[in-house]
Amino acid sequence: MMNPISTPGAFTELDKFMFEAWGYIIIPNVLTADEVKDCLEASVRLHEAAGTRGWAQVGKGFETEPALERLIDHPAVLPKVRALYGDRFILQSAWCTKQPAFGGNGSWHQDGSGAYDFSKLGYPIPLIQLRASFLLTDQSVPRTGNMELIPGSHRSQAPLPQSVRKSGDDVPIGHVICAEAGSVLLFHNAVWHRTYAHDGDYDRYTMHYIYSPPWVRCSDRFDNDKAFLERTTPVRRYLMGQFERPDAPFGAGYPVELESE
Ligand SMILES: O=C(O)CCC(=O)C(=O)O
Repeated sequence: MMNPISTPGAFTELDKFMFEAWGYIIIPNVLTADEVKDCLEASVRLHEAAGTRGWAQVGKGFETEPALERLIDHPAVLPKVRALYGDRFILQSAWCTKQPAFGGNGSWHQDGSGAYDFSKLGYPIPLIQLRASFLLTDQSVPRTGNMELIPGSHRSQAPLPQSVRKSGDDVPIGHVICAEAGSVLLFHNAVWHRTYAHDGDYDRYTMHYIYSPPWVRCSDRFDNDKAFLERTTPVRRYLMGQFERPDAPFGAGYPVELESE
């Protein structure tokens, strides 16, 4: 099977080409076995505390779980996010997703806000939610709760047919992502995707970090936790959207005279 395999760190020209062509890249060997274990234990704690059942996602785990906080600005991933967005972006949300033991396929969808379909913004659908998905259980063979993506579908002017979305049928060009625990899948919000079936007798956890332009509203929190902001690092505070705008209260580009009036 062809795979858009990348390497941790810089966003290379080949990464850029693969990301443009397929809408995603896969970065193996990002977390060590010990880091995977810590993040997995943290994920289980989060879901237990939230009392989730079945397929579920829990947000802002970074506020209480240091192992998950460390992934916010992971050096294997952040340079790629920065290459795609420039210097100004935020962590729009962080979702810890559980695909339960013996879970079936999820529904096909593109990422975005339920309140506002990103396809209304124009074509091609812009990059608004760049998702870095840290795999915390082995997904190196199909039917282990993998992600399934349709390569290049972020550029399709035709939507995935409603009949396929309703039936949950397979699509001949669906790509079941096979990668080991500790790998990261980085993908564009407009790529059609779904959770793939999981035949294992254990719950599958994946930690998703979603990066957005700075004007997008966060979706896993209405406000940042003050105690978290105080104890975290400057870069992570920035990623929480806590930065000074030198041009406030006016947008950049207003005549300078306005500032002294
Ligand atoms: O973790 C997963 O299985 C998929 C999550 C997903 O597709 C989503 O949250 O949009």
